[in-house]
Amino acid sequence: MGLFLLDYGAGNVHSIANSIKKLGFDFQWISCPDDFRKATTLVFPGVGAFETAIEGLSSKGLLQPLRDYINSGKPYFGICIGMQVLFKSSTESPFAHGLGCIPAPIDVFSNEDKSVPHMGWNSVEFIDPEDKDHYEGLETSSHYYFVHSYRAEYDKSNSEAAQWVHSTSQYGQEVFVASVRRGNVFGVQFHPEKSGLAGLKILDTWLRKSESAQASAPTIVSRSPCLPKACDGLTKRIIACMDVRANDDGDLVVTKGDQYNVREKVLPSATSPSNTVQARTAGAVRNLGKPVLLAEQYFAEGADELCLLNITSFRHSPLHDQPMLAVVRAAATRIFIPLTIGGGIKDTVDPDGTKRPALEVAGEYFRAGADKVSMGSEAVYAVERMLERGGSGDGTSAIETIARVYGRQAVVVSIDPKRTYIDDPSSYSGPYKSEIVRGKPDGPEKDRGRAWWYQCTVSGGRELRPLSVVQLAQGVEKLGAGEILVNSIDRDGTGLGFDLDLVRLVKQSVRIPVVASSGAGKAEHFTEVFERTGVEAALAAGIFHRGDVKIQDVKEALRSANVKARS
Ligand code: 1PR
Repeated sequence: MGLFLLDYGAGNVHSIANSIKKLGFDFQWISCPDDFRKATTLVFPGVGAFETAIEGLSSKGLLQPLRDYINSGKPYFGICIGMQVLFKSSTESPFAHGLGCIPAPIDVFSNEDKSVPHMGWNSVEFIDPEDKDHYEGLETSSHYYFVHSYRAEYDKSNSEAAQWVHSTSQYGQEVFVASVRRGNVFGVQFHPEKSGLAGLKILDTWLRKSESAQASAPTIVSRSPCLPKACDGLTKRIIACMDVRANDDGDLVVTKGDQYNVREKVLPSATSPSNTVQARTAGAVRNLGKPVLLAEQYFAEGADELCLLNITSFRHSPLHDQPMLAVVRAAATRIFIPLTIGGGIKDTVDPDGTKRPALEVAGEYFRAGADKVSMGSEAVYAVERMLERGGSGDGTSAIETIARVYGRQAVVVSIDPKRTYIDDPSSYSGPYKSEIVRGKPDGPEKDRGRAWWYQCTVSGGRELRPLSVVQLAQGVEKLGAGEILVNSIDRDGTGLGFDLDLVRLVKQSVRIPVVASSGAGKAEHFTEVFERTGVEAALAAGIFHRGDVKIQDVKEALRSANVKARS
């Protein structure tokens, strides 16, 4: 089989390559127009933005050969943008035309009733449930990983386009096309390469079918009413996070701090003065395991996503941090769920003076196997600059440049807020008046009963900045971030539960998905944060690393509280 993969030059196409290798198939990359002639089977794993994909194909002279390949009747499997390019057009890029095989437009999801992008594990329904020979490995009992802001609406009145629709999915009250199938063409909006074993099964089924069988799918008969149900099938995501840094021997380890202090506490000896700073910093870096082994373990245990944060990278150039890139590469070959990489994504300068834009740093992580990159400090500075300019971006920030090329769904901002206490909230007239949380009975003894607001920090919580968490969240959404990860320095590692006031404040301020982080101490804390704040995902580190709570314990607690969770 002449299996070829198409890469138009952007996005993380390595995930699909890793999945296909894992399934035991050999493949080659399309590197020039001539390669289309050699291909007998083609997979186009498009990620990123529609326009970037069309422009990337055009500038490499690949657009017309792709059209000719599809028209030749040879098997084609398009993923995400690889499916969307089959349509006529996309409102994402009014001036870029799709291939037009399917006479319908791609349009944006409404964010009136839900967060956009649609990010997470959702279910599908077949248009013709009776045609079991052409399920193509999909199952209505499984969930698949979607990440997109644009979708093809399922429109039964467009009979020509409707003949292509193989399955649909529902987000909010919108029913959209989850997969298309006709003749030699198969396309899916979700990412099979990121959908765990259920996704690998789809790739395997399609790649193992004989080429003639792939090319002979009959025209689909619509038997399903495809009306929106009372609620969609999107599940809440459970994310395991690994903070990675070099220990004192120079090995990369997964570590975990209490309120961001990752060193073992060493009690002062009887002879040494009682010095808190000395006691907190004197111990070794806590070592909770090897990053790749833990990543594999969490994948096997049913985590919905993984996050690797390089927590010392703000001191070094990530492009020189080859061990971290090696960790990402190794993890990406073994896990088939989304992987976010953070730490040090910013404009940097090499020791020899070479400038490395954040886009290049992010590109290095994407090529190593990351699906999303997460930014901390750089996002704070970008919003500060934006506010100084009067509230609009100038196109140069890392968030904007990365989102433009890889799509906003690939850009996460990880925020590290800290409570700043104030004595007399009634006389406070500062800019954060509407964000003040009044006297809750938690926090350190000395601050009990005091009011606070949430202040942003940079450099792993070492430096406070004159910016509130709401300003930051709304600022990064405006600049083009696709998701916000809300840490809490006050709750990190405490096991006291998520800071619900903080998480709710951020969730209510934006229309992009929000991940709650910091403080989970038991499975019920996850149920609580989903029910009381409406966030899309929740993340934990310490309880999973120590084995106090298993990911399946969390899923079970969610299901028994009627919160949707992927099995
Ligand atoms: O500023 O872009 O280089 O990014 C640095 C990244 O590293 C940020 O995302 C920042 O949150 C993270 N980071 C920096 N220093 C530390 C540290 O611990 N000393 N880790 C750190 C932050 C917080 C969470 C943690 C949750 C859950 N880690 O990611 O995993 O709090 O923990 P829990 O469940 O045990 O409570 P840049």
